[in-house]
Formats: sequence, structure tokens, C-alpha cells
Amino acid sequence: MIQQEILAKLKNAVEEMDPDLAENAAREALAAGIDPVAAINGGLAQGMLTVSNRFDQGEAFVPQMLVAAEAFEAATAILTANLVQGSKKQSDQGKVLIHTVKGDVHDIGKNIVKAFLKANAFEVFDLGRDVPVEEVVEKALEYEVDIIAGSALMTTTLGAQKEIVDMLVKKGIRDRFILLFGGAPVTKRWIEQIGADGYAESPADTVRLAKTLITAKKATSQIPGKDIIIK
Ligand code: B12
Repeated sequence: MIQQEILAKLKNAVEEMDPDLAENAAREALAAGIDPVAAINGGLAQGMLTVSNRFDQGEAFVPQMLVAAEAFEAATAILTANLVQGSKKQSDQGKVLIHTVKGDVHDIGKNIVKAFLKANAFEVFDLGRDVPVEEVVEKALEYEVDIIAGSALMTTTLGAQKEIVDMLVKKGIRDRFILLFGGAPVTKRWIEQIGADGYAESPADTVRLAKTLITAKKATSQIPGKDIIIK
């Protein structure tokens, strides 16, 4: 009952586009012992969905979306800070480089995925948003990550995911990394077309997929056949 009330408060804070309310509800969730992942998924993300739908229907506009995103992020920061202090060592599962592709500033979905990966003991390097292709490749090599995870929310920026694959192929290092992409316009067909390894539509599926792919990679020292790994 208390859990439902607090989740409703988190959802409401995003819908009301109120960062202070969102932060308070996040603290309340932690104090009540609610799983931070459940708080993000069952509370904040639900509120964002409402606001996204309003935007799509022309009932909300860019300035409102920005404040809703701010409320979402303020609460996520509080909930995620708590996750990082969890008992499992970050990197137990593997290392992930996450980013939003060049030309694209949508990072709410990326941040949710990041929070879930961290909660599941992945070490996550976040390059932020609007990240040039060269930087993604450079940092993946520098941090020696297992997975490159990229988000694209617009049909106009989707092409940057292909550019990442192409650059890795050109440098002869494609097989060093598992390539996971996501964002609303990403489909199984797109992933097959560009030669990436997988995609997921939800943060929970991303974690499941990342674990399966890393296990397979460790077992075979290379990325398994695409038939197995594409969701
Ligand atoms: C919020 C929002 C914004 C905010 C972004 C704030 C922020 N910090 O992110 C603001 C207001 C800044 C914004 C700006 C713009 N936006 Co906008 N925006 C949205 C909106 C309403 C919601 C997106 C969102 O956050 N959804 C909620 C999250 C939780 O969902 P998600 O991102 O899909 O992520 C989930 C999955 O996709 C997946 N996932 C996501 N990333 C990854 C990564 C990996 C590796 C994996 C495995 C999974 C995964 O898991 C996530 C969690 O479930 C969408 C409409 C919509 N309904 O999607 C438009 C939308 C994406 N925007 C759009 C547009 C056009 C713009 C602007 C150009 C508008 C303008 N005229 O200025 C600018 C673009 C600026 C730029 N260069 O990027 C269009 C894109 C259309 C297209 N061509 O594809 C959309 C679809 C709206 C529309 N219907 O027209 N926007």
C-alpha cells in the first residue's frame, strides 16, 4: 500500500513537471525501503510515458518536456546514487560504454538503461549525449569495455549507429565489442542491417541481453552467431 502510494507520487511528480516533488518522493522511496529499480520503472518511467504521450498528442511542448526530464533526472540521481553503494562490486558483470549518438540530445531512456545496468553490477562509462562516432570508438578502446551501448531517438540520428559499426570494421576491431543499440526507432531489422549484435526495448531486457551476450563472449572468446543473440 505504502509502496503503491510512493510510486504514484513519483509518477505524479514527473507528470506535474516538479523536480522538488520528484526529489522528495525519491527520498521517501529510499526511506521506505522500495527497490530503486522498481521506483524508476514503476514510478518515474510511468510518469514520463504520460508526458511523452501528451507531447505526441500536441498537449505538451518542448519547454514542458525539458522540465519533466529535469524532474525525472533529479529523482533518478538520488535513486541511482543509492544503487552504486550496493554490495556487488561494479564491473562484476562487465564493462559498458553508454552514450546517445551524435546529433541527438535525448538521454532519458539512456539514463534509465544505465541505472539498471549499474544496479546489476555492470561498470558503466557514460559519455553523455550528442557523442561523435570517433569519441565512442576511442573511449571503448581506452576503457577496454565489453559492450558499446548506444541510444538514438530520432530517425535522423539512427545512422550514427551504423557509422559506429562501420568504423569498428574499418579499424579491424569489430569483434572486440558487443554492440547493443536502443531507442524508439531501433528495430531487429535495423540491427541485422547494420551488423550490430542486439537491441532491447526495455531496461530489464537490456540487462538480460547484456548478461547473455557477455557470458557467451567469455565462453567462446568471441561474439556468438547473430541468430542467437538478436532479441
Ligand atoms: C522527452 C523528449 C524530448 C526532450 C529530451 C530531454 C532529454 N533529456 O532526453 C527534448 C524536449 C529536449 C526533446 C527535443 C527534441 N525532440 Co524530442 N522527444 C521527447 C519524447 C517526448 C520522449 C522521449 C523519452 O524520453 N521517452 C521516455 C524514455 C524512457 O523512452 P526511450 O527513450 O524510448 O527509452 C527506452 C527504450 O527506447 C530503451 N532504450 C533507450 N536507449 C537505449 C539504449 C540501449 C543500448 C538499449 C539497449 C535500450 C535503450 O530503453 C528505454 C527505457 O525503457 C519523444 C516522443 C516519444 N514518445 O518518444 C520526442 C521525440 C523523440 N523528439 C522528437 C524531436 C523531433 C525532437 C526535436 C528535434 C524537437 C525540436 N523541434 O526541437 C528536439 C531534438 C533535439 C536533438 N538534436 O536531439 C521526435 C523525433 C522524430 C523522429 N524524426 O524520429 C519525437 C519522436 C517526437 C515526435 N513524435 O515527433 N525531445
